[in-house]
Amino acid sequence: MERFYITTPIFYVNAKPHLGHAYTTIVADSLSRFHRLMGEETFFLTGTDEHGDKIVQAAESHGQSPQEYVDIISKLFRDLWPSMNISNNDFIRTTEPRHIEVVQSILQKVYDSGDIYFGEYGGHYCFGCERFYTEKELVDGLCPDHQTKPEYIAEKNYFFKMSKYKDWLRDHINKNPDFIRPEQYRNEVLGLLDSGDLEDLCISRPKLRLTWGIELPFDKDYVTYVWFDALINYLAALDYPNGEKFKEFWPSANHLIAKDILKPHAIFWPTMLKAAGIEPYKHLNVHGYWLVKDTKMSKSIGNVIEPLAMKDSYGLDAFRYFLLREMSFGQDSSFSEDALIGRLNADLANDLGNLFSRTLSMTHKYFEGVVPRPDVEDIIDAEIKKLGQDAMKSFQSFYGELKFSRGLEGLWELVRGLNKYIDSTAPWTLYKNEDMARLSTVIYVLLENMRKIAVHLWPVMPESSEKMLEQLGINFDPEKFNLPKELDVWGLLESGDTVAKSSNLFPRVEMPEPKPETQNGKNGKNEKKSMKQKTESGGTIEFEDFQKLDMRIGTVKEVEKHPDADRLLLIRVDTGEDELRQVVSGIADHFAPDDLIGKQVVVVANLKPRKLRKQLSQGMILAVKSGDGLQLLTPSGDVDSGSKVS
Ligand code: ME8
Repeated sequence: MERFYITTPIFYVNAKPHLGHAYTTIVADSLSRFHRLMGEETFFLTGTDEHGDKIVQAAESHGQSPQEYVDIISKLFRDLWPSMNISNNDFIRTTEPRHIEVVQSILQKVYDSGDIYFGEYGGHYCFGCERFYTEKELVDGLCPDHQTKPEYIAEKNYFFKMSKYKDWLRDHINKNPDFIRPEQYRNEVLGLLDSGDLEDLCISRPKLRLTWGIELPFDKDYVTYVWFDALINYLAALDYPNGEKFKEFWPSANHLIAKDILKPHAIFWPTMLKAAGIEPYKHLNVHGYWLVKDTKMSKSIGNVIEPLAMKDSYGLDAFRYFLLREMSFGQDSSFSEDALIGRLNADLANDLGNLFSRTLSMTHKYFEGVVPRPDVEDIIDAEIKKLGQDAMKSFQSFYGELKFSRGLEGLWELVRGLNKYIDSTAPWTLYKNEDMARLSTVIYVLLENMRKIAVHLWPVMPESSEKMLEQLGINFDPEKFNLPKELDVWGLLESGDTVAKSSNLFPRVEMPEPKPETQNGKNGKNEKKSMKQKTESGGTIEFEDFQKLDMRIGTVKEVEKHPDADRLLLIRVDTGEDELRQVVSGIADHFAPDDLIGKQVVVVANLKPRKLRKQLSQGMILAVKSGDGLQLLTPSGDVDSGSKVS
């Protein structure tokens, strides 16, 4: 049986989990589920990295001992993952005895073979990065990452003879083109190897300076340096050297990381493995960074995206779908709630959700909820089956190559194709014409394809996939479904089974009104929670409440795009006052500025003026949603600007 071992980085416990940690872990989860469905045995590892200066400093700033502190933060990670439907098989902590033992045994092995030596080292040490910088690497004398002045430290330490393995590593990368992927990172690593001598790696810290680490087995005055400790977690969790898991899973090891820790994983780690006499991992899979408005997430900027808040606002599966669909693996991507809502509404509510709810309700209307037996076939059925096969093939091959976005794009060809199939076959007309033989086939083709889509979506949106299958009367068991087989089998859905009456897995979400900016230009904290799923009804209001509204007819005179926000227009309307009134309105997706000039609209004139992205908005223009579009409320004939609406 093929096996698949997937790991995330073990995350530092100096901060709470954020979008970036969630992304890597969701990708790993998705891959693990995908490979399970491809018929492989999988092992999925995540965990926390708990030693080093950074952790000691974070603990101190919280008035806690390092152990107390790491216990708390590690638990935050451990508890987060089940709530994100993460199916990891193990969670490793670098403070666990099983990890410490393996680190010490590998250190001893490499020391005994002569690849670790004692020497003096002087360098510019950045505490933030926990590493020494050479003069050349500093920017104006400062750490390039933290913009702080590093401390010059000269001390005796242990070094790993990494330089010895440079040629072997270059050779290995050249012989195994997908050892590091995507290609841009492979090239980056080859560039690093070619750009100069590969220095030896300082792997220790004197206990005088740092005690919170793993003691060197050959010198009790020293602890290991962060990478020689952390990377070994990938072996420790498999019970290296004698564990069954190590034998079974190590040959299929796939590490998943972001570009920030490329060098330790692409250079330090394979050379460490080589020195310890262990085969290199199979693939290093490197993704880009999630940015927020093209800026790095940072606590001090206040733009850190919290995964749980996203889950609460939009639902876990919509969040997972968005992350996998939006980021092109390897590239950086910008996160925004607007983009998430856009995808949720278009791909999930509209395309997928509609397909399910339309088909289920037709099955009830025409066949009392029972899966019909297919009967008369038409050429269009063969066409849609072919489209389905191509879509699934494309999904499976792209997904396996970590091209999640393209895989999903491929699968959506089928989702959209099926919606078109409904429109072309017009089941309502077949029903009206009492053509039940043809209608049976059409509904069956739809339901069986929906089953296939739901199975393929399990790695992406496990909960929704299981619900979709349940709606089709199927109990999902990942061991019983197999993606490659889905390409050939047709007709697994049993005629005579009953399907659910309706499906509303992905309710549409309203685009939030842009929030007024606070003085420092950031939205307030609670505003993240402002998104609510659409509710159908509200309570009643008193007539006096209604009277409080000052609604008037305005005639649009000038319109321009908001300089800083694509979705907003600056609309200047004549509301019968001395000056034009500017309203900032989020309708740019639906109307070009020129289309609006001369239109009469309803303006809520006594809304408290506020600034939207630095532009004054004096009121609101009323509009109504219609399908995917938007219509403006307008009087049925010309009226004077400023006329009151009552
Ligand atoms: O580096 N976008 O831990 P860490 C995407 N302990 N992914 C992001 C991200 C972003 N903006 N920010 C963080 C460490 N990540 C070491 C690892 S492994 C042996 C030791 C994710 O807590 C991404 O996976 O700083 C990145 O590689 C990782 O978090 C860094 O996590």
